[in-house]
Amino acid sequence: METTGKVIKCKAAVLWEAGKPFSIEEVEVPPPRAHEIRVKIVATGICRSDEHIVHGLLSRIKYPIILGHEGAGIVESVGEEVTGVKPGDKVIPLFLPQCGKCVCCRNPESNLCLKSTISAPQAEDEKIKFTCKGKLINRMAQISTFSEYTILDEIAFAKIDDNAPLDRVCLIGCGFSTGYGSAVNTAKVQPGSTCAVFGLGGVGLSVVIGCKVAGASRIIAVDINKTKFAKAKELGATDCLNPQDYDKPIQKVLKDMTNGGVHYSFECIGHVDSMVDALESSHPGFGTCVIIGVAPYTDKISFDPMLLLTGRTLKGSHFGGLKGKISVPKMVSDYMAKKFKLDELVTHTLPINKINEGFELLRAGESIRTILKF
Ligand code: PAD
Ligand code: ZN
Ligand code: ZN
Repeated sequence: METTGKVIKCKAAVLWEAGKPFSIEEVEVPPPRAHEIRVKIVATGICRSDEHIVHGLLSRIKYPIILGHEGAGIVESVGEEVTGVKPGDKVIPLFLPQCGKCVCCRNPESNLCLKSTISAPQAEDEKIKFTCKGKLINRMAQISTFSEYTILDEIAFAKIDDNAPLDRVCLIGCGFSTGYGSAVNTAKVQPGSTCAVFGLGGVGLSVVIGCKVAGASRIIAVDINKTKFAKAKELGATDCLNPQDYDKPIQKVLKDMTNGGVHYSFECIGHVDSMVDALESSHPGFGTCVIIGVAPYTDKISFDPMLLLTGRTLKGSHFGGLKGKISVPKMVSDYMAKKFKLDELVTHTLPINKINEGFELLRAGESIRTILKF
């Protein structure tokens, strides 16, 4: 290819500092080194986790930064010693990589990788790849998909079906897999069970989809934004509740509706209070609560330990408990085989130049997922 081995100048959305809008800039992306590939990002979704970083709510993030972690693209060039992928192949970047060698990767029960920025944030410093106006620009989770071209380590992408529509399967890079995997994989929702889903954004609605595929008999969707209810019902929710419509706590409402509590509850908002509400909504003796939402790093959770002593299980789920290299290609083929709904999550599509408009839609509660295209 014409660009192989050369620095590429391309468009990216740079966040120069927390609390400011994105600036569309020309950035330089170097050629891939050994064990790396360079990818042309075709489509990328906007996730609430990006918005948390815009507002400085996550620890250990350095600015300026290029965000974006829910993308899909086409391999432009391949560094030395990379096997199993060639220019032209379609890939999904993995914000949670899979090195296959660390103690977590080797554990079949875990999907964490000790090479991820969540485990080893200092590793990111050595790997800054972008420059803009002579300055080094930090990356998000080693993938930064709000750039037309990005560099990926060989452990941080999954090769997918050549026929996959990138402006849909990009959601498998974060929101869809996180929600769906939390239901079918982390909670292991059983047929005939009852579920409560707190927060009906891209993640929560994907939990609803997962609970439905797993055969739950009752899926109770909870949100303070009633405009989310129609889509939740379309995707499988049997009941929709707005906590503001009740003069008793939402966990009491849920317990009264379900004979003492649900089998599975999921927190997909990122509020520590809602996490406790979700835990309390699960049935004593056998209920499981899964925390998915990301809370500001300054917030701490506090609850009566009796809630656990009486037989509830509290779990967390990062990327739906999925090992990306193995699970993402399979999720894409399952999508192509129409095993689950996903297109319904896309409410808006915008060019990357309108990224700030995309974030405004999220803030206003008007979008589920906005797809940005280059
Ligand atoms: P979103 O903002 O699209 O959805 C959140 C929903 O919660 C919205 O519909 C809100 O109206 C609703 N909500 C807000 N406050 C309340 C409340 N008090 N009670 C009920 N509902 C409320 O976000 P998203 O779906 O993109 O992400 C959800 C969370 O999951 C967020 O914290 C994000 O950072 C986190 C996340 N975690 C992972 C992971 O791997 N664990 C991956 C991706 C996203
Ligand atoms: Zn995300
Ligand atoms: Zn690993």
